[in-house]
Amino acid sequence: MNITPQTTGKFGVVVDGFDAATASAADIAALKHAVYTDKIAVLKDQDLDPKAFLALGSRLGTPETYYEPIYHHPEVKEVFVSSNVEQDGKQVGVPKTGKFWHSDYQFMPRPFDLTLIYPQVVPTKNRGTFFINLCAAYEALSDELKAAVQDTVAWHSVRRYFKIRPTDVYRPISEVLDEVDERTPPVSFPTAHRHRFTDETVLYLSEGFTLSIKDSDGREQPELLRELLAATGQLDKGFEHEHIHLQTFEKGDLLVWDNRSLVHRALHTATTEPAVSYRVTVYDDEAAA
Ligand code: 7UC
Ligand code: FE
Repeated sequence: MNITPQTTGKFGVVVDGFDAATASAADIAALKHAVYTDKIAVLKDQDLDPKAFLALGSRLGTPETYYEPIYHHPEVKEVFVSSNVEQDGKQVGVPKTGKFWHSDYQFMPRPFDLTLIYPQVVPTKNRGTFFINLCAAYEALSDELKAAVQDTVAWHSVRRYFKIRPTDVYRPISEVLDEVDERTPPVSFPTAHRHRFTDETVLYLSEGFTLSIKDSDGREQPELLRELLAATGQLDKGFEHEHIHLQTFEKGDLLVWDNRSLVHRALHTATTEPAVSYRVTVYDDEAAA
């Protein structure tokens, strides 16, 4: 196994010669260490079926099954399927997922530690995912903004991006929204907080999921939220902000990223080319960083 810095984009490492079936405990620890320090690892030349993909996730932590069953792989429910390709005339998984800045499960009491994405059908054009490192973004804030986020909390919800399910057709939108708020009530975390496994400070907010920032008196600070989203690069419609990293991939690549340090967003594609990817998300209770 050989870990080298990525030569395209702004951060991340490439891992050659990683064999999920025979990886030693030391290989797994080295991989996790690289993910926490460099934020994204691209495992090259992987050939895994859904079960083997899940097994790899289990080596990195405890896999968590997505709460909405419409995303589940029909055979392996822990595998989340993003797909715009029908299989035998049937939709499998959900199309157009994650086309907004977010961190996975940021709207839940416990966001995932690691996300593994394994593209299955790779589009020929416009492939890739945008990422922003929220630890680097915190460090780059002005002293004024760093002081302003102290003692604030950020509130997050899925309500703007909850996907209407086939069973929701003809339901009143208010009823669906009430259900979303009841099942997944907004959650809050200190806006800037210590990373669980590194010495970094994470500016944990996203354009897609963050509803508001509140100061220590419980007052909403919409202008502060807007300024922070702008400073991190999440309001840049052209995706040219200095914090934005474009992660490209090819068939056989398997991406592992530090979900608690990053926001990401699926690349906008004007034309809908076939695209399918599998995802496994895990909780990591042993640091190895
Ligand atoms: O369909 C989607 O964009 C899924 C999104 C609402 N949640 C992904 C996650 O893991 O938080
Ligand atoms: Fe995502």
